[in-house]
Amino acid sequence: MAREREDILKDLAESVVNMNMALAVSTAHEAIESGLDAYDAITNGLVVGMNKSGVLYDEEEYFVPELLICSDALYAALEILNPHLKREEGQEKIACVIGVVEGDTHDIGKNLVKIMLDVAGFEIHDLGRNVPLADFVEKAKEVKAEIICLSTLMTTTMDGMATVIELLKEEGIRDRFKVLVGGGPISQAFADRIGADGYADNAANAVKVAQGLCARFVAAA
Ligand code: B12
Repeated sequence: MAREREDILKDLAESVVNMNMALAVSTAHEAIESGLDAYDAITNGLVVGMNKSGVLYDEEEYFVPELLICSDALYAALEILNPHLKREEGQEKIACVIGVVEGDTHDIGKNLVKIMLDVAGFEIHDLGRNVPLADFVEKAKEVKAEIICLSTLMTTTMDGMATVIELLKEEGIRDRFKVLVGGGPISQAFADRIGADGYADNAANAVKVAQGLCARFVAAA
């Protein structure tokens, strides 16, 4: 008999916290087979597990090696769930450059934002993590991006976001791009202070804010 949604979500979260790649993979398949919404499985299963791993890290029960295995389990399940996310098709795509700023290698949050923007119909140019700040500007010019998404999880690297905006100003092209920022230590107040166009606290809201910033969506509203 098919299991309840809550049981599947609980196993997805536990597979991440308990570093159980096999459980992550089998439960991701089970989620799809039982008709669970892939986004629900990611946000209310896998991400809940990663957040719990973060608490264990804070409590010094887990250290970097454990977190790495937790993220491997998350990514293994994400690979299975990602193709099942509902995608917006048939409209001209808005080019978007995304990456994690220089000095920071955390990329789970950035990848979730990327996936959600992708399924919402954006054309994604992912620079990865630990990205030299000038690369955001170069890539945005090259692909004629409408939006630049900057992510960081560390207080030590968040000022890199301000530098990207300064680089755009120095080249006299600040007005050409919308800059959206996010990640653990980032807030609306920080976004306002550095002159970013938008901030969102999670991947679903990132899509809403990105759409609100892009001319085509604004015109259609
Ligand atoms: C997993 C993890 C790791 C993994 C990362 C694996 C990977 N591939 O990403 C590993 C083990 C590699 C790691 C390494 C380190 N980590 Co670490 N890590 C974490 C942890 C536990 C979870 C992060 C995570 O993935 N969360 C889940 C995702 C889904 O959430 P998220 O990233 O916040 O993303 C969401 C939103 O923020 C938002 N968002 C994110 N990006 C963007 C971008 C835009 C544009 C928008 C709109 C929204 C948005 O949407 C996302 C989805 O909903 C956090 C603790 C925590 N509670 O955050 C510490 C944490 C971030 N790490 C920390 C530290 C210190 C480190 C290390 C320096 C440790 C060390 N001594 O080596 C190194 C970093 C080395 C480096 N230079 O980068 C600190 C940072 C402290 C600080 N204030 O700066 C934290 C906060 C832990 C702590 N409490 O001390 N880490």
